[in-house]
Amino acid sequence: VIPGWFSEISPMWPGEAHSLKIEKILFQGKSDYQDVMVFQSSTYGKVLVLDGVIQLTERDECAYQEMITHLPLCSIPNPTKVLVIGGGDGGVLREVARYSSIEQIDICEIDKMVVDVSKQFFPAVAVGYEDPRVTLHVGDGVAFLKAVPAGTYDAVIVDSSDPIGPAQELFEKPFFQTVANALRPGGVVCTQAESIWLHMHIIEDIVANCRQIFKGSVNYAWTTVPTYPSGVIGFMLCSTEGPAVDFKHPVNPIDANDSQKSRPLKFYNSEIHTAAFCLPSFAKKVIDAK
Ligand code: AAT
Repeated sequence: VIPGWFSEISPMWPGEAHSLKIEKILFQGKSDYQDVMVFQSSTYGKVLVLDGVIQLTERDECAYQEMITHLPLCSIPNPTKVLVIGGGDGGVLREVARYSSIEQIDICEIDKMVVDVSKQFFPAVAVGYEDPRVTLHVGDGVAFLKAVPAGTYDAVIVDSSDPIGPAQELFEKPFFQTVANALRPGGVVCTQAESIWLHMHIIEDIVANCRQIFKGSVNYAWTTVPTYPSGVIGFMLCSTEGPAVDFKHPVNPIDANDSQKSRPLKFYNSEIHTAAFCLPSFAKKVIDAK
């Protein structure tokens, strides 16, 4: 550990730890679920850390939040009801709110402290809460989904932390089953699905489970996020039986959408959407075999 630097140390990426220089620690707290910290870094703006793991930085949050949102929502025509699990910072809400077809945006975040801290320190992220279509439910995403009537949502976005701690069940088969149940026929899910460099074993399990549960399309996509472990992160995209979804060829492009005038997209575009599904050979081999 280097004095004055934050190092991200975890058994989920043994033998390596990305570090950022700390200018100032702005917040440190302990919620019912996790340790919460915010610091000012010298090169990535403010940083939100939960249980020692970076959740977002001001500089690169656009890459993650835009991709986890627009990969699913650009893949279906006229989404109207969307559920976000996790994502308490509000960044995914900000991106979902760009679609004028959407009437209802529900979010279920387990930790109220994440919401409060985001509103205090990350106003450009928490701005997502200002949209009147948003309803916040504070609670466990697993329990929330169990109570959702079948066929409710066009899309579910699972913006979850890593599977150590409160998010563990969000990576397990019964959870994916409840997601499928909550979706309309031809509805889509996009989940945070870790790194091809670090977590092929986790990805393999997720893909195998999803191929059993989702009878439409099942695809893995990925993007770069410099402050996430190994600098990349992936997403599992699946659709339920019903109208076919071709994730690789977006039918609902956002590039020219009105929301672009007030706050242009920083990362996502239709070309990067399609490119995100191209996998390195080592990952393709494992994922295609499942
Ligand atoms: N958008 C920022 C990126 C995140 S945030 C993940 C959120 O999921 C956290 O706010 C956490 O409190 C919430 N969460 C964890 N478990 C649950 C649960 N069971 N139900 C609801 N919300 C939950 C993800 C960063 C990925 C980091 C990659 N290393």
